[in-house]
Amino acid sequence: MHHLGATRSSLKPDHLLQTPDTFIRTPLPGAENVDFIIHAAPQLGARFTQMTAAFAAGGSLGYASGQRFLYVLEGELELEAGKRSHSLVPGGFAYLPQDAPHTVHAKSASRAAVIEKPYQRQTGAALPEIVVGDESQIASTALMGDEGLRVRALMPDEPPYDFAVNTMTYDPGSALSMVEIHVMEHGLLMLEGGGIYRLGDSWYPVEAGDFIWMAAYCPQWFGALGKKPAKYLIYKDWRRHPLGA
Ligand code: UGY
Ligand code: MN
Repeated sequence: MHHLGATRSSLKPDHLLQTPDTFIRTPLPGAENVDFIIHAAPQLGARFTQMTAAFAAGGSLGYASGQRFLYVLEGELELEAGKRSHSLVPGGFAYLPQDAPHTVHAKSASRAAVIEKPYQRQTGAALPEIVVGDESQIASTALMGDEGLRVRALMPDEPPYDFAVNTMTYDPGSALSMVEIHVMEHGLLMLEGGGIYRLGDSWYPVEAGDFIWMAAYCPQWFGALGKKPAKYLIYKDWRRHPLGA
């Protein structure tokens, strides 16, 4: 299949829109029977990696490069960590601190978003702990009081943790109330629905399956279009001084 060189994907110095027609799969050391689509990496300018891992039944992840966050998109993963075993199904997620021993096996063909980041310790703060949860059990908050835009925070918002991962659900017609420009960078996976994403000085139609990387200070805005809610999973670095102190 070819598209005569056309794609919605776009790479600019401060953002990447990567649509599924441009995804290339790669193996990674330590993982068995898993293909990775590496969406964001230092080679792009990101200070974290974000991948989609496509597991064959029985496939397993290898070691993590830094902290690891998993969000299951499809199938069932078995996580062993902290002397406990957890079954993760779609909407299930887990955070493993840097160097926390763990294994991840796919019980059936599965897909998961995998985010990894070198840990930035905060002087005086306790070390982070393993977190395992299910998005459906997390209460949502209305962003800036807008009930049409609901945020679920999957990571604890506490000093030991140096990044956040949220889901954001927009009713059709809902939008961010402002163009954001901020020091944090983002990795974003569209999970459901679609709309228009402003990135820098460009406006893009986006839909479920698309990935977006936004560099620090990339102007950003989203408005949901269509008949059903739009939902995305969004990473940001969080709670650390920009000078690294
Ligand atoms: O948390 C955020 O910065 C979020 N509101 N950004 C975004 O949705 N592009
Ligand atoms: Mn933002």
